[in-house]
Amino acid sequence: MAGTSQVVLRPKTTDEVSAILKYCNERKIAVVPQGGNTGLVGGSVPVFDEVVISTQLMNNIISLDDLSGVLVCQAGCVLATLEDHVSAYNLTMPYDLGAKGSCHIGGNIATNAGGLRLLRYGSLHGSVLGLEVVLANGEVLDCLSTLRKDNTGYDLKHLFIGSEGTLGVVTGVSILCPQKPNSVNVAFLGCDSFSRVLDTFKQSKQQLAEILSAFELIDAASMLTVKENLNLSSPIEDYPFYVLIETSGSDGNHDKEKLDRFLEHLMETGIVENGTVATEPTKIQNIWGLRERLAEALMHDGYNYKYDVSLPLSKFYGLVEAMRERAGAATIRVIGYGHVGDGNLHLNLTTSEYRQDVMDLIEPYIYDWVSGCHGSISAEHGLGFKKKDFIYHSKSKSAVSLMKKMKHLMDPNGILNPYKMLPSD
Ligand code: FAD
Ligand code: 2HG
Ligand code: ZN
Repeated sequence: MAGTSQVVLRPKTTDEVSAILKYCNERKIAVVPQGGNTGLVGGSVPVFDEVVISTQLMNNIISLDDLSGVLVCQAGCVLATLEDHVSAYNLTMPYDLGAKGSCHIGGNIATNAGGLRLLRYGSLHGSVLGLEVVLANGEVLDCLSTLRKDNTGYDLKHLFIGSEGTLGVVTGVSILCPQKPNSVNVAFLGCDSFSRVLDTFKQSKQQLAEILSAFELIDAASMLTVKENLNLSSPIEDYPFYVLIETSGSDGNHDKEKLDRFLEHLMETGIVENGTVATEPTKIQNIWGLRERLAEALMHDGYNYKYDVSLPLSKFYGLVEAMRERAGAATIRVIGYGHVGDGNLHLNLTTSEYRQDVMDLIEPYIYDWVSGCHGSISAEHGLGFKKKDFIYHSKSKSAVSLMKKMKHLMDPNGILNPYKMLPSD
């Protein structure tokens, strides 16, 4: 999504952010906070000439306690840079995304990014220990605690995690980094049906248990996308579904033994048809590339109709089949992949350019389908500009009404990322 603005400000310090917001609030000038600009719902894009406040120059790492694992940094640090930094201390960031080379930790917090290892480390609501946030009037809210336990009053930081820049500008972050695993293995498996994928998931939870760190799905149409558009190749022959399982732990022999036993069981019982295991970093990276580069591969088709939904696992792939039947003939492809271990489907349709007739086939049908299963119309990307008017498909009137009251209380002049997240009604 493209936007327009005449002003982009790149503050370096919290005081500078504070001065900018104070100035804008007094004059009722709308602003849009921007991190790495990798968001997929138009949240960081100026819609009507808002002032862009970019965190690009707020990229200082403030401290890292290698005993507790607590990292404190400015909001504009790039995720991959943070991963490199903490990994030198035998720690890892508690989340990982395909956009790690560009996205900022402040943007990750503002979107409550999920990603590839949520299954293992949980959501940012668990790992973020503290935040520093500049409020709409320029006041600095210091909640930058580094404590794991702190039950003194309302835990205000949670308000800003997933608030998409509508309640304040995140300037500082304190986050808990787990120990970096010594041993990482990746298995890439082929399944004949989606119900076999679910059997594999069940077995992986039982048999891999504490070493399971990712369980991702790629369907055959997704595999074809990376083959056709990025020239990547699959390490195994063609199947209707592929599962990427990652294990990480502290003892290579133990992990390998567990994984071998698990795979043997899957083959013997016919749950999976074929598979390969990678322990060597380049092979692991190549397999992860098939999954992580799907968003990039899709862009080669032209226009992407992007959906990111949470569904009960029993309904998970039914939505892809329903959309394929309804809109498949009008599109280049309809593909389903995602974080099946978290119940999060990424459903994408593509055409060479935007077509209203295709959009009419997709929306609101898709949102009605998801809400009919009590799912969420945005699992991890947020609502931003593109999806805000569908919020009622996943949230009650009373919940949205309270959100609006909170927004009004914290940003009475409505300068912080207007036109985003909350519906226009
Ligand atoms: P931006 O895009 O710049 O901004 C996103 C939102 O946050 C906007 O509403 C913006 O106003 C607000 N914001 C940004 N910085 C601040 C701040 N300091 N204070 C307050 N508000 C702020 N998302 C996932 O959840 N999981 C994935 O696995 C995943 N994979 C991706 C893979 C690719 C290839 C791409 C392109 C995107 C992916 N995303 C994923 C989406 C996106 O990367 C995430 O939403 C990411 O967290 C956005 O970070 P950003 O710094 O780019 O934020
Ligand atoms: C991913 O998991 C991202 O790859 C992007 O969340 C999903 O582009 C998408 O559909
Ligand atoms: Zn995702």
